[in-house]
Amino acid sequence: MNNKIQFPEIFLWGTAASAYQIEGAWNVDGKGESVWDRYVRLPDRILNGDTGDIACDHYHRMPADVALMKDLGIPCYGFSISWTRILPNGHGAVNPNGLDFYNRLVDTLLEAGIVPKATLHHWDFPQALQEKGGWPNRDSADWFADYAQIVFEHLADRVHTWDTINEPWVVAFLGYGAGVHAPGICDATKAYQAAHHLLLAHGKAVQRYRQGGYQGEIGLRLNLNHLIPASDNEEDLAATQRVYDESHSFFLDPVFKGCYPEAFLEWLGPHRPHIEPGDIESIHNSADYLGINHYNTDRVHFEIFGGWLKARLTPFSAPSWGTTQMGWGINPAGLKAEVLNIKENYDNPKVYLAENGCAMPDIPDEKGFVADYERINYLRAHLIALHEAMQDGANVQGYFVWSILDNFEWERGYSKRFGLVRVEPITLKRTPKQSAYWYRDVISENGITL
Ligand code: IFM
Repeated sequence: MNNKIQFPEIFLWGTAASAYQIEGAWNVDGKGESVWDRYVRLPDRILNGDTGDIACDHYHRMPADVALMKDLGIPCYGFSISWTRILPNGHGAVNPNGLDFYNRLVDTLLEAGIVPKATLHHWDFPQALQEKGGWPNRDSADWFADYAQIVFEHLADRVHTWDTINEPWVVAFLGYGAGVHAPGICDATKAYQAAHHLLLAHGKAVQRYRQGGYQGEIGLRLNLNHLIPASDNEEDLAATQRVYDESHSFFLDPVFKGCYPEAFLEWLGPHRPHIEPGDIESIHNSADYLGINHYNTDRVHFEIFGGWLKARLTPFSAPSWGTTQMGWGINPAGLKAEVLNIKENYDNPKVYLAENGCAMPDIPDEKGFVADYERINYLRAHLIALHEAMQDGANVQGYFVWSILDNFEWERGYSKRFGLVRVEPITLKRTPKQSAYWYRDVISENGITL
């Protein structure tokens, strides 16, 4: 009997984090203000009034954090670059200290034998450019491409895997639609226009990368939660299709098929984004790989008061699984279904499972150690589901746990912990959890014993 699942010999194992969530040092060494630096200061936006001002202080503790990753046997680290550390005003003058930090980070990783994987943008958009309209301003695509080019010129000799933008759906629809993320705007028209410009920005940055002739690969990273209609009733099915179109087709179709989902654009009516001739061509075929962030499954109900999509989402958990501390339904089969959907409907592109993980009610012992078996169960079940999708032919070439460290979980502040490593409040002391040692063994065995 086969009691072990084995991943392919060449498979990229890693962990991920993002600049605003871990770096801190929000206003030092010439860094400019981002929309998140501004947003966290608005009253009542973030639980407990938390901010990323200090976060995990990774900016100052980077060498020790890299050494810890090395000890934990992590082969690849996915980090994001803070746009305003490099360009304090979003464009124009470059801040050499910002470049220096990421240069040191990349060199330190390489010296530790850890492969660097960089994300150009993980939500911390420059406040100076927000004041010029932010993502709904069409110029945002060129601002981003100019920034990307500067980063490529300094780091692409050593970084060979690049995500352009992390979860553009979140930026557009939580930032400009629901207004629950920075910059806190509630305007459906702006949200869909921002979504189009995020894709255009991605496409233009990829053009710069390809024109630069760098050795490496570049892709887009999308949050693809699994969706299940609440019933077979026609209204629930149609609502599920609309939620799918907004979160999946709107981003996947232009990149992989060269078109937007037309029926969905028609549904948007007055919120339909303005798309100029040539835009689709800039976006089409712009991903060497797709980064998939996957956490949970939702049931979709038709809801007359459910915003412009007329939909309401409720968590779905597979039998015997509960929800995570985020209230998200746990359903490992949802991961398999999402990955196979990409294989079947988008011509089986190369995929990295770029984020997967869970916030759990971690309880430390007196030494700060967390025996987080719930997290291990979650990760293990999702890796088994991923492996099944790969057995069915999905072209998945890597997997990243979100996150290496407990960190700033956006509107929920520090109340939710996703890390493999516990970060103590105030002292910021790092203590690997049980899951970090479990993951180390998975990586060293390149598989899971069943
Ligand atoms: O913490 C976030 C991350 O920034 C983007 N993907 C989802 C994670 C968990 O909510």
